[in-house]
Amino acid sequence: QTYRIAILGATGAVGTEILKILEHRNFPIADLKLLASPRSAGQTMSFAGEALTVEAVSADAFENVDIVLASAGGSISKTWVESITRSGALLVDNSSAFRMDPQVPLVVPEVNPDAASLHRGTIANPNCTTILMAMAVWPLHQVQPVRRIVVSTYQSASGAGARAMEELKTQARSILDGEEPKPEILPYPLAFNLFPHNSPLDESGYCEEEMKMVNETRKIFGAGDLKVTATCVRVPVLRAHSEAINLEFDSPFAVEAAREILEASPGVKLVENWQTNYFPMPIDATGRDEVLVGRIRQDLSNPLALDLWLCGDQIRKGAALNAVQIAELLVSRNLVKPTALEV
Ligand code: A2P
Ligand code: 11C
Repeated sequence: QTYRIAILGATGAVGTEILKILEHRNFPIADLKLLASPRSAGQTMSFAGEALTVEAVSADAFENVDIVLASAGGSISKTWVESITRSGALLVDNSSAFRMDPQVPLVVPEVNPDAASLHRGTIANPNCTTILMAMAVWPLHQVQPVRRIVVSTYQSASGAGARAMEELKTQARSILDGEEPKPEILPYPLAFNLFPHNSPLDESGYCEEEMKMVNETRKIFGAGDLKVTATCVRVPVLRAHSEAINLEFDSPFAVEAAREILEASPGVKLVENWQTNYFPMPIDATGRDEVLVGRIRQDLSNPLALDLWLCGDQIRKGAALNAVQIAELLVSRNLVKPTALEV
């Protein structure tokens, strides 16, 4: 069986990667529609040797579509969800618009694939930082429950979109040329700098990105009382996010056991050379499907805790790849049409 696919936000950092991944993984496609803003209408993008023309999204663009992979941002997903649902298409949404909706499964296929079966027409792809952390923490949590997670992120420009990646390059050039950087997409200069994530702050002092890590991880793990605290920072890296994670368990977790478990976990690659101090780096994670994990060590301040470090391609596993894997999961379980919907 083949499926009619639409990519909403096809010209963006994530949309472009979705296109590549669909081709690379040989997704069973009957028809492929590329949707973006009117700015991009008429532009062509290549898929499997064919030039496809980008269309401006409209209410009837979703007719005769089975699966919409959306990555144009939350407000765009909210604008079009009704048209998508009305046309009978399934929405795999990469934005934060529906993630915490109790009727919308939030899925990392390696972690909670079964949640997908409860969809009512929309499945949410978690935030990139959440996906990467879940990939490393879930396999350990299966063996021994994690009690508390303390995470600090080092997030690349790609998380703010294709134009932020361009801005980082331009800024670096202008600084080297002795010019004053003029941020337009990002709120502050990022080249040769970093800044705490600029998503809206709540009254407790956490920003939205940090609270996504808290709430989404709880939902994906099915662990409403899991303690998570996060500090999210944007760093001058183009497209892979890094995270320093401290995990406290119910009882001591041997480093060697953690290493063996992660080594055997699908989608995770252990990268550790203690002789050369070679551990995961964003440039090595870029363009790769696996989350690179290393520096697994005993927390010397807490016998119940381990520290680890990871890097993952924000655009691939952090977004596009996870979304395509969700679509593959639905196809393989024959769940493209909702089963939980009461008709
Ligand atoms: P466009 O290229 O036409 O602006 P990124 O996350 O890399 O910034 O990409 C955002 C994606 O969302 C792009 O494909 C962009 O298309 C798309 N997009 C932005 N605004 C709209 C809109 N109003 N309607 C449809 N797609 C949009
Ligand atoms: C970032 N994680 O790096 C964000 C971008 O909820 O999907 C994606 C925000 C989201 O800034």
